[in-house]
Amino acid sequence: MAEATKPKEAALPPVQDLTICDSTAKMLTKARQDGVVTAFDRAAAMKPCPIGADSACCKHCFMGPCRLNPNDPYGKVGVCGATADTIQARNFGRTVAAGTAAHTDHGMVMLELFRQVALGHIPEYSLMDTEKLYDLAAELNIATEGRSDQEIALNLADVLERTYTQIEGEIPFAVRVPEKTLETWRKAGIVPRGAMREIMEIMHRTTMGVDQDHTNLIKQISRTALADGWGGSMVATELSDILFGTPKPLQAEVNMGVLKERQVNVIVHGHEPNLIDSMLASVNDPALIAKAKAAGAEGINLVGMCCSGLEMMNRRGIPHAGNFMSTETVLVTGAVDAMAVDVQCIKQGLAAVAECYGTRFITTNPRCHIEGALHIEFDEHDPRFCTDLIVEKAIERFASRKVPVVIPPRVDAGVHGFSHEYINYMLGGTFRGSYVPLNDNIINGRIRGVAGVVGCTNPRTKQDFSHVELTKELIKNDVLVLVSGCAQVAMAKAGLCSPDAAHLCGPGLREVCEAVGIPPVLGLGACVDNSRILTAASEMVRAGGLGQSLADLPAAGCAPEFMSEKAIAIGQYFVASGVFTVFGVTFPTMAKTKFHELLFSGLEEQGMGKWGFAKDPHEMARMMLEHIEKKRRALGLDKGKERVLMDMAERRALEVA
Ligand code: NFS
Ligand code: SF4
Repeated sequence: MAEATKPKEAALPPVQDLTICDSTAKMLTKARQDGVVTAFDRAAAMKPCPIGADSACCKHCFMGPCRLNPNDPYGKVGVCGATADTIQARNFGRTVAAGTAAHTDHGMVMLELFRQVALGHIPEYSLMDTEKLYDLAAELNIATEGRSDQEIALNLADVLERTYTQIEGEIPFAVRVPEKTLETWRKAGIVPRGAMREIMEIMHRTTMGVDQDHTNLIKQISRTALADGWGGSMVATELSDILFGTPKPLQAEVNMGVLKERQVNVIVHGHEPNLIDSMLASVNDPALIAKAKAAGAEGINLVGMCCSGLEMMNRRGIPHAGNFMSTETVLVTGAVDAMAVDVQCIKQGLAAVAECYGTRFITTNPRCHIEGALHIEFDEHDPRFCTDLIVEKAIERFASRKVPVVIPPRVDAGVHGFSHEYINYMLGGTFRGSYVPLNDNIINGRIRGVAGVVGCTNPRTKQDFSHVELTKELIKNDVLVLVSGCAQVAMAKAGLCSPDAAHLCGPGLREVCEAVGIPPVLGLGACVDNSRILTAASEMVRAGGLGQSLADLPAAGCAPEFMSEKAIAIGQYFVASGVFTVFGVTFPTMAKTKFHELLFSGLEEQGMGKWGFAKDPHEMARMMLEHIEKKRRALGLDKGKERVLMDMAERRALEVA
């Protein structure tokens, strides 16, 4: 390892300050002993630039880069005259554009895969959930009478393609948005037309000398973000469900103990669900298993990480080894024979760590090559070529393992794989699937409201700590929590995704969880599956009794440990949709500026949601609970908690049929 990048031992923060995940802590300690550097230690050596952190600089042209003083934002302007508000808004807009591009490009890959499968060009894949195909067709006004599944699917693909390519009009899933919310968007002129157009326009408007009014820029920023949430991400989720099955609750194991010392361990890390089934076929192929056994292994063990891992866990029950800040440390176990990655959140640092432990580090997507990694491209038309070869490389590494294997034994069991469809079913029953029982429980106060806790982990804050503290506080106060992305893995490791966690809830939520047999924290899947939260929230509005728009719901969102541009895009689409959304770690604006005020209160006055920021998870919880109670009061639900316990008839009404 290059000495220049190696932080001084003495400067390294104690491991217990960096994570509450004990497996990650153990492996970080071992990494330091082995002389291996991870993002935890690089973060300690890399002081964040205070000007950039507050978005007080601009490098959109070569008269600059220009720097302002974050403590005196209006003391200076850029060479072109750009003010602090313009500079911040432009930077924020480009962050949203990048995040939206990531989700929508992923969604577009799913769309193309869906079309190829519908055309029958990929015999390895099929349309698994045709019920959902019909539901979507009905929602989007696609005729089904007398047509084959293939015809309907191809028609659906053409309609959903407009999410990306449409030049004028409203994206297809605008039909899902509650009317009053849509009205707010129309009034503000922010209904997305097509993702490509929105991303192009925000990039244009944020270039030197174009849009220099932050109140106008925010409109295109929101429109771009909405093209992610109600566009690219939603298409990705819905089509992945048809292709690979809509998740249903299943038992699954999380944490590094899912690695098996005497087996060939293959980790899939990244975001796209397209190689999962092929990977499953490869690890179950008798010829490859025989090969693994000939190499001295007991079998082949497939494990996931980050969002790919969540796609596999929520749909197939494949074990999950950890979230974003554990991807390097998991390699320190020495047990990982191959790590196959596709796109997004794949640290370049993995290549060096993999090399230290002999792990075969394999990139599979044409969009993401990494220096030092072996590239085996995944071709959807011949999926087994890539996944078989990954397994072969893993077997090869198993046969030549040179480092000792140390696997932290901890495994946390939980129930994962919730979807909007299942929430509907579990509370409403098979024949009367509905959100009415959920709304009723919110109205009667057993459940105070709903929170989405989502997003990354970040080495600038103790891994998993805020996720877990915040969520415990929310469920203790009878707030039902929906989770996705790396947050879901943090909760799972803390036992919060298990029905046993009901004992941590307030009495009302506990009663509902026990009656239905669900955990108080419902894992929805990858970050693109945050669109499931939008869909569920829209259903809640439609079920009645909780107001007319998404902004009326007693609901709040939070990404307490975010690090990705994608998280900002998600935050902005939640805010524009009407949700109070709190972020932790850091926020890319200068406090006490007009742009900051617009995000943190101005948008709410326009009928949308607003941003919040706090570093302490208890403060985040306080802000979210206060907001939920404010919304309850506005809905006239402030009569306090109903203390009557449910009688048997009511209990039965809650039970899953
Ligand atoms: Ni979401 Fe998934 Fe994790 Fe953050 Fe990255 S893996 S898409 S961006 S780090 S939650
Ligand atoms: Fe400086 Fe203006 Fe150029 Fe930005 S656009 S770098 S503020 S001169």
